[in-house]
Amino acid sequence: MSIERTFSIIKPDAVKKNAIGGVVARLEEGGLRVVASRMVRLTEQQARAFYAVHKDRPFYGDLVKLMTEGPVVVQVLEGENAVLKNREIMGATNPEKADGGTIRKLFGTNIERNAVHGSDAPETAAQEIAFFFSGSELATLQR
Ligand code: IDP
Ligand code: MG
Repeated sequence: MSIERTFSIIKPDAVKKNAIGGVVARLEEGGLRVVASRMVRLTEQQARAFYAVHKDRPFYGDLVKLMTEGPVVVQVLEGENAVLKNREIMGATNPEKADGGTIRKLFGTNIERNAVHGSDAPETAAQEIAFFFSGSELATLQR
């Protein structure tokens, strides 16, 4: 077990549902702590770059559109095995297939508008954190 960091986005659909607090409550109840957080409106260019890994998937255009349709909350989460833990608390990509009590089951709408993003590995977590937060900004947020 090791203390790890991961990256999370509360997507526009969940922000619109007034579920920021509900999402964060589940993350905190699950043992994660928010160590950085900011509300932003992604530009199309940012959304395209952030999801570049999916650029050849049929849903890429729709994904960029939904990620830019309203403000999001970008967050850095910390805890034991934070990457996997966050994925567990989020639930499956498709909310219909997500376990009961998971964020996507509770707050997701469909496979596209599924409430949250979470890094899938420690390496991608580091890249995604750096996409939104500088090292100096993170340093100022130390407790
Ligand atoms: P993840 O968010 O669970 O890691 P990924 O496969 O990385 O899932 O896909 C990124 C995002 O793209 C998903 O969260 C969802 O918003 C969207 N997405 C994934 N698969 C599909 C699909 O089959 N149809 C439409 N949108 C999808
Ligand atoms: Mg993913």
